[in-house]
Amino acid sequence: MKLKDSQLTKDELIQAYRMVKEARMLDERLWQLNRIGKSTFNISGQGAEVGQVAMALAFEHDKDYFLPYYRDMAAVMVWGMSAKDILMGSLGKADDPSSHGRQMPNHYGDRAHNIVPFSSTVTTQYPVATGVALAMQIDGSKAIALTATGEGSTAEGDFHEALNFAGVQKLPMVFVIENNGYAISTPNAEEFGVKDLSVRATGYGIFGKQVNGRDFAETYLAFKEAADNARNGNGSTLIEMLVDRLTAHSSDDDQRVYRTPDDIAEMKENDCVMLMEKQLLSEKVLSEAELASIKKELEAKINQATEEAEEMPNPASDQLMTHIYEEE
Ligand SMILES: Cc1ncc(C[n+]2csc(CCOP(=O)(O)OP(=O)(O)O)c2C)c(N)n1
Ligand SMILES: [Mg+2]
Repeated sequence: MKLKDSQLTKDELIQAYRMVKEARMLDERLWQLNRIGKSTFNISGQGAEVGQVAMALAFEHDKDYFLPYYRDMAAVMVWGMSAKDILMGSLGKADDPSSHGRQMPNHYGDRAHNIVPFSSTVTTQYPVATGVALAMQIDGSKAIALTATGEGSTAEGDFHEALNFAGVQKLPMVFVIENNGYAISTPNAEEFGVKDLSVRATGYGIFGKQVNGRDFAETYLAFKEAADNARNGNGSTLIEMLVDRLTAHSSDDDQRVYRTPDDIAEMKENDCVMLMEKQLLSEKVLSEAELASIKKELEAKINQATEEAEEMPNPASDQLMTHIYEEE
């Protein structure tokens, strides 16, 4: 689809692109910080930024709740987290909004922005999200919950229990599966027996749809419809969003060991950020010069955020037991 088919204005499309590009460039910075030994770990959303920004833009961030998973950096930034927030998490700083430096990097959470912290145990966010949605349904607040996981993680019992509960209670929520083709080194063919994971929705009495996460407008419109349905009391939707994983699973593996050079090269030729830039040019939303100036501006922004985050204090040793459990 064309970007303009999203029905967003030119300014909104430019804003969406800036978020996509910032997430890509920030992730590149996180890899650098890991490789020079300043951060312990990184797990990337590179290849999913366009889908994640399109998804997150379909929600009301001051009202709706987001229960993300570790690759959702672009989406949590749309929801309200800043580059400095993300960097403080990766550097384990005391003011890291996700966990005050207690969690691994990329385990996003932010009370101020309705982002519920993520646990490393994959898919536990799905049943937690049903609880959040149930609370909002009881409140009659018209707010909705969005939660995300990877496709390999849908084999967990938590996935099925959450979808069943959402169907029974007609919960105001949207579930997303970010299908990037792999669960670490295990390819889709060894993960599940269906072609389209969104068909599982039917078995739980909720809506289901598969979208191409490299297509901004298609993804945005699908999430808008799902969010509208949830907000209007029509229940939940499961969206399978097809994305890429341009990097290794994390900073601790090398995907060249389990993927062919052709597979990696083909994926890079279809890099979603590059495709969006081509669309912005062909639809005359931005010129080459404007793209270059946005990149320059974001470089300066990320450099500044990095400097500021590095200067922030580490957690104090006498605070070891705080920010772990709810405190009075
Ligand atoms: C319950 C559980 N089992 C195993 C792991 C180890 N683990 C972390 S990520 C991951 C792969 C998940 O793959 P997928 O769901 O496709 O998400 P992706 O990383 O590809 O985005 C595994 C097995 C875990 N964190 N939790
Ligand atoms: Mg995967």
